[in-house]
Amino acid sequence: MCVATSALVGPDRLGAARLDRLRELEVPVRLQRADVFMVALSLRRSFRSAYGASAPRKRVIIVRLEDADGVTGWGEAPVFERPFFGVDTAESTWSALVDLILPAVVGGSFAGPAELAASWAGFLGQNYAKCAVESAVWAIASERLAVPLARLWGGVREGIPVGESLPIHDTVELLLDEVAERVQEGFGRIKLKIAPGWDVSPAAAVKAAFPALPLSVDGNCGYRLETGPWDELDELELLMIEQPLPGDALVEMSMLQARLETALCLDESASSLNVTRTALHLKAGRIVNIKPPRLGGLLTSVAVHDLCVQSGVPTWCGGMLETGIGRGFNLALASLPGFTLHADMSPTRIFYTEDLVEPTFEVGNDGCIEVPTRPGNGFPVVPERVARSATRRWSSRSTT
Ligand code: OSB
Ligand code: MG
Repeated sequence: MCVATSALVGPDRLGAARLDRLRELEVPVRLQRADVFMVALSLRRSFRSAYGASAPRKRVIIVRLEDADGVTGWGEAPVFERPFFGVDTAESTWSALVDLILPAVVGGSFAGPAELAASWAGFLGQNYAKCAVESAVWAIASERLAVPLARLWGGVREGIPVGESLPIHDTVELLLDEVAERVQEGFGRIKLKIAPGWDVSPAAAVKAAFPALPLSVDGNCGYRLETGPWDELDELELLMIEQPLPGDALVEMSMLQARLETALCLDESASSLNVTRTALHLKAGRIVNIKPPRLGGLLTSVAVHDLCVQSGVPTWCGGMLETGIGRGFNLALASLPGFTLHADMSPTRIFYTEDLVEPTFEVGNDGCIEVPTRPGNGFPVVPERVARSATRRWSSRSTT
């Protein structure tokens, strides 16, 4: 049975050596070509959170890299139109990719992914762009070594216990129907997006209908310390309250954590390795949600994971409505020992009418998603689907 518990995995055998190994990994890559696709995907329904409702079509940016031997790797920037969740947008990420990051690395030779990622390490922000390029290079490295990413990164799990993040619904009844459906499908944890006006009553209703179901809420920075329904939420015995206050409100998060029994989880606040370290030092939360696009790549994500393991802080892999391209990397990352809580890893069929990979992934009877075992991208990317959904395209070939 695949449950979310630290008892499932042994001690962190690699410990401090893991990141050094990854940074020193030698897989020579001569980067010959880069292609970038602005892709618009139809959402099955709009995703509503404290940031508002998403548009019916969601844009994501897909990066394809090719080395001098013709080995290819794909990466994804799960961007948003407006800078609510983070400072980057679809347009700023496009510009970072095609004006800053890619022209500087195409044609270059690198000892491995870490050396390539060092090319843009000095840039502030641009985290979605950095993550997409670093991911694609990791896919090439994995393919060249014929070693799946999970093994390359020191994964210890074959299946990832899956939770679902439920958007704000029109009514509590509709929400309960969807929770029942997901529980039936094997999802082992439910997270409710909350905002003032949609918080205590939906959470209490789900708790009453499914008392044994691990339940959490995600405020997406929508509350203030002085006015949130803290005592009422605290009584619901939630697994965690994710990011109720603004990302940079670390002192306020720490004050809130001090008066709650329930653990606070850092999402928007965990914006870099140093900020996460500061937040943990201030006791601004007791759980960390790790998302490679928010943190600007896999190496930084592993660094944050290692920090959490060393600090005794449980982590889980969050999501940003990625397609199967981004989820493939997240699944491999979530196989590392510190990821002891359910991941936001719902199959793409829940959000999109069509995935960009085939086959894609599903939740097994045991409530887990299998960690991909193929080298390179976790799931085979369908280039025609990327091309068909693309509304804009850039290639290093036409500009160099
Ligand atoms: O706050 O965790 C979040 C989606 C987009 C942006 C931010 C968040 C989310 C989710 C969905 O909660 C998680 C998923 O990808 O399944
Ligand atoms: Mg969140």
